[in-house]
Amino acid sequence: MDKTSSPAVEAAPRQFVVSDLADELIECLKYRVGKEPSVATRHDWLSAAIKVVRDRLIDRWIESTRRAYENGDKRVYYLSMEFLIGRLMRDAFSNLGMMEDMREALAAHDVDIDLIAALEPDAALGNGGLGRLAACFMESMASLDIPAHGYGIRYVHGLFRQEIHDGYQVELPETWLDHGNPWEFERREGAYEIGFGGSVRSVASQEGRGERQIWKPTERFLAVPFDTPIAGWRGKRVNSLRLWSAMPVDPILLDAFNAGDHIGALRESNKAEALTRVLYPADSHPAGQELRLRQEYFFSAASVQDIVRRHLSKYPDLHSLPDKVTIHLNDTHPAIAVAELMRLLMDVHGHGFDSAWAIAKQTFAYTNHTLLPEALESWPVPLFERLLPRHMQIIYAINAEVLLEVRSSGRFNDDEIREISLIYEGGERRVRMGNLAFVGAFSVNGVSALHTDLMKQTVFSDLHKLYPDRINNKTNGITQRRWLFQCNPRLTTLIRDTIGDRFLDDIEALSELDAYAEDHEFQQQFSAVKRANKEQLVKVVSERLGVRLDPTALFDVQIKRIHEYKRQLLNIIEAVSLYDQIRSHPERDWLPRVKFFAGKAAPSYHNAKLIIKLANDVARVINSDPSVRGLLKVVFIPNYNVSTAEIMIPAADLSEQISTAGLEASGTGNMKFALNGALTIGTLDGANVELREHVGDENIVIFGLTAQEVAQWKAQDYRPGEIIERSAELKQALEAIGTGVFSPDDPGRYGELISGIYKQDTFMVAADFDAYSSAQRHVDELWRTPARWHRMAIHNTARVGWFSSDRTIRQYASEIWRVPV
Ligand code: B1H
Repeated sequence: MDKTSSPAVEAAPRQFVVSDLADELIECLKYRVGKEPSVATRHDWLSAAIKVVRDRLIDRWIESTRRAYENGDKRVYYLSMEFLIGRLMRDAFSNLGMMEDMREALAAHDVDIDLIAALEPDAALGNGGLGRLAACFMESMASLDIPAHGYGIRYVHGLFRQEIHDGYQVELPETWLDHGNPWEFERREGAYEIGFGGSVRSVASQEGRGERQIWKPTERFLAVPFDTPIAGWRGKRVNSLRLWSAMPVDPILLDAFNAGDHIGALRESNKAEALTRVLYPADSHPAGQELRLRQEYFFSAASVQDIVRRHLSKYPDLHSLPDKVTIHLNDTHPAIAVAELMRLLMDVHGHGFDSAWAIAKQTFAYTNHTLLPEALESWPVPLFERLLPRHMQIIYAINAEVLLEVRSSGRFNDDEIREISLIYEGGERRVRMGNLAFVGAFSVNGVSALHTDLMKQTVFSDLHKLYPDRINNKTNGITQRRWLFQCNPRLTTLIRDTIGDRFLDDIEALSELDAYAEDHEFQQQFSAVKRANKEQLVKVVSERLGVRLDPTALFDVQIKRIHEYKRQLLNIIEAVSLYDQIRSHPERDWLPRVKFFAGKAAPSYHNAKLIIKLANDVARVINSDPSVRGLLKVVFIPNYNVSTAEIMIPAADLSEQISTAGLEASGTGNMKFALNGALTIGTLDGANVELREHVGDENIVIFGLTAQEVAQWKAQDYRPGEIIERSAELKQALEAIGTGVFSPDDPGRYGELISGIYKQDTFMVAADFDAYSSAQRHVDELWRTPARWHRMAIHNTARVGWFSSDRTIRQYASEIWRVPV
C-alpha cells in the first residue's frame, strides 16, 4: 500500500548536502546498478537509494563490531525462526536523519521517494506477533547500543501473499527476492557444514578420559550467511541480522552426471534448496513436519557454530562463554541449540558432560510466547533419533541428570516427575522442546504479567516448583521509531510542536501530553491529524476495493492473524447484530461506523478460513443494503502485512483486542494502536491488563470474563446453548448466519461454525457476547461527545510510552543478559 507523503521526523538536523547525495545516486546507479538515469526503472532507483544509505551504515557497522570486539563486551545472540521486518528503507533513512535530504536528492532526478519506497517489498519472514517482536527488538537493541546479533533463516518465500477470491482466502507464493535484495551481504566464506541423519560411534578419547562420541551424518549441507545491517535511532549503533541459506556441499554429483543421470546429479542441490525455501505459515500452531525440524536444527546449529567460532577467536576456551555471551531463544523453535552447544562442547572441544552442562545452562535464556496446548512443540522420538541421533543421546543424558535432581529432592510425586521429563511417555514418545528450553536456560520469561503468572500456574508449574527463580516476566514492547515516528509523521510533528523534542529520545516524555488532554485547541489538532490519516486510508480502500467510506465514521479496526481464540467471530457476530438493530429501529440515532478486518489464516486452518469468508459475506450484504443508509460498513482488507498495518493503525479510532481471556500471551497490536491515539475495546487478556493500568481504567473499554472466570466456567458445566437462549440479540445473529442470510448461494456454509458455538463454544463467544455488545454501545456513547473522546485518545498516546521495546530491552539487558545499557 502506498503512503502519501508528509514530511518525516528526522533523527538529526539536516546534515547532508543534497547535491552531493544527488551525485552519489547517479554514481551508484551507474556503477553498482549498471544503469543510466535515462533508462533506469523505479526499481533501479530504489536499489540505488538503498545502496547509498547502506554505504552510510557500513562505517558505523564496522565501527560497532570493532568496538565490541576490542572491549570484550558481552554479546547477545537472538535466535529466532522469524523476523517480520517489513520495509527497511524508511527505517534507515529516518534513523540516520536523512529522509528529507534523500527526498530532495531523488526529486532532483525527478524521482518521487514515496513511489520508490512503495516498491520495496516487505521482508515478511514471520507470521505475526512473535516475528514482529523480534524485528522491534533488533531495532531497540541497536538504538540502545547493545552488541547484538540476530540469527534466523533467509527464506526465499516469506509469509504467503493473500488474495481474496469470491470472499475466500487464496494463498500465493511471496517473492520478496525477485528484484534481488540490495540490503544483504552474502558471505560464502563464512559458511558452516550442517549434518543430518547417520550414526554415532564411540571412540577412546585422546585425553585418555573415557570415551568420546563421533556423529557421522549421512546428509550434509552448507549454511551460508547473509548479513543485513540494522541501524538504531540516530545511527548510534549498527548490528547485524544474520540469515542462513542452505546450499549443497556438492552442487553436482559428478558420478551420477557422468553416468548420464542428469536429474539425479542435482539431487543434493534440490534438497538444499528445499531446506530454506519457505516459511511455515502456521501461527501459534507448529507444523509437525520433518522439514520444519530440519529448518530448526539447520539455523540453530549454524548459529551456535558461529557463536563458538567468534568466542574462540578471542578467548582460549569455552569456559568463559557464559560471561561473554547470552544466546536468547525466541520460543522453542531454536531450543535444539541447547543440545547442539552440548555436542560441540563434548564431542569437539573435549568437555565432559558436567562441564558442558554447566556452561550451557549459564548461556541460554528462553522466552515463551504461548500456552496454547496445540502450540507447544514436541517431536516424535523416532523422527528425532533418525535425523539427529547424537542430539537424541544428549537429550536423554540431560533428562537423566534433571530427573536425578528431581528424585533426590524428594519433593515430587510420579505425576509431577512425568510432567518435568523431557520425554513425553503418555502415548507416542515425544521430545518436549519447552522442557528442554526450560532446563537448558538460566532464565525463562513470559511476555506479559498475566501470561507469566499463567506459565507458573499451568504449563510449567512443576518445572517452576523445581526451579522457582527461573521464570520472570518481560512485558512486550514495540519500537516507537516505526510505530509512531515513521508511520504517523503527522502526529509526531504535532507532538513535537506541542511538547518539544525530548520524546524523540525518551518516549516516556510523551506523558507531557497529558497536560493537553483537555486543551480544546490541542484536541482539535489531534483530531485533525486522525482525520487526515483516515482520509488516507479511505483513499487506499477506494483504490484497492472500490468501497467508498465516510472518514467521519468511527473506524473500528481488528487486524491480526485470524485465529479462533482472537475472536474475529465475536466481532462479526456483533456486526450482524448491529445490522439487525439498525434495520429494526431506523428511527434511532445510529452512529456511522466502519468495521475493518485484515489478517491471514493458516492455509490448513479450516475454521479461520471460513471466518474470512464470513467477514466477506457479511461485508457484501451489509455494504449493499440501502436500508442501512451507510451507517455500518464492513471491510476486509486483503494481504495484511507490516506495511498495511503502518497505514491502518494511524487511522484507527477503536482497537479491537478481544481474545478469550488467558489465551493471548501479550499482543503487541494493542500497544501500537494506543500509541497512535485509538481507544481499546478489549478483554483482560495479555498485555491489555497492563495497558489498562497505564492509560487508566477510564480511558479504555474493558469487558468480558477474566482468565480466572474462563477457567472456572470451563471447570464447571459450561452450557453455551442456555446463554444463547437468554440473549435475544445473540440468538438472532447466530440464526441469521447459521441459516444462510449471508450465504444464500450456500445456506449451510456456516452451519457447523455456528453449531460449534451452541455445542462447545471453546472460545467463550456466547459467554462474552452481551458484555461485548454493551461495551460497543458504550463506545458509541463516548464517540457522541467528541471532546471526551479526544481527551481519552490523547491520554492513550500520552501514557503508553512504557510499552516501548526500548523499555523491554532495557529490562532484558539488566535482568537477563546482564549487559550494560
Ligand atoms: C505467538 C507464536 C507462534 N505465540 C508457533 N506463539 C509458531 C507459535 O510457526 N509456529 O510454529 C509461530 C508463532 N506466536 C505470539 O507472540 C503471541 O500469540 C502473542 O500474544 C505475542 O504478543 C507474540 C509476541 O510475544
